[in-house]
Amino acid sequence: MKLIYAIVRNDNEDDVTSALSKNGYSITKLNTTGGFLRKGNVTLMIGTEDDKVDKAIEIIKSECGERQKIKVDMPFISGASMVNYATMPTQIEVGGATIFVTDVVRFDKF
Ligand code: 2BA
Repeated sequence: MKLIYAIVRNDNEDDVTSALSKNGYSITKLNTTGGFLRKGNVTLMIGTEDDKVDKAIEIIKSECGERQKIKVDMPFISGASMVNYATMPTQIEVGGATIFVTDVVRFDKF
């Protein structure tokens, strides 16, 4: 058995969870925050059999769409400890999903 962690954008959460549920996957949704942008995102925990992992990733991929490049204004850091309150436009990629697949050592339900 595997546990998939899928970090998706808030905008995509509804579509992804609906599509996964329709296909028989069990999901736990956690409201999370990205460490870099410090904006809300959603982490889905999906426990499933090994042979169903690829299908789950396919569904997530098709619901989350392509990654896009965007510009964000990041705080401009000058010197070792001095934070200037000016910002600097930085290009980053957002969208799609970030997925981790881990082995489950034991799975019980009571
Ligand atoms: P955030 O940490 O808020 O990152 C948002 C986007 O900013 C990232 O998109 C990436 O394009 C960029 N970014 C992140 N860290 C960066 C850095 N140190 N320098 C330059 N650019 C950086 P994604 O890669 O699509 O990640 C979306 C969210 O997925 C992340 O939100 C974070 O919550 C999670 N994530 C991504 N990679 C992860 C990892 N290796 N471990 C844990 N969480 C991860």
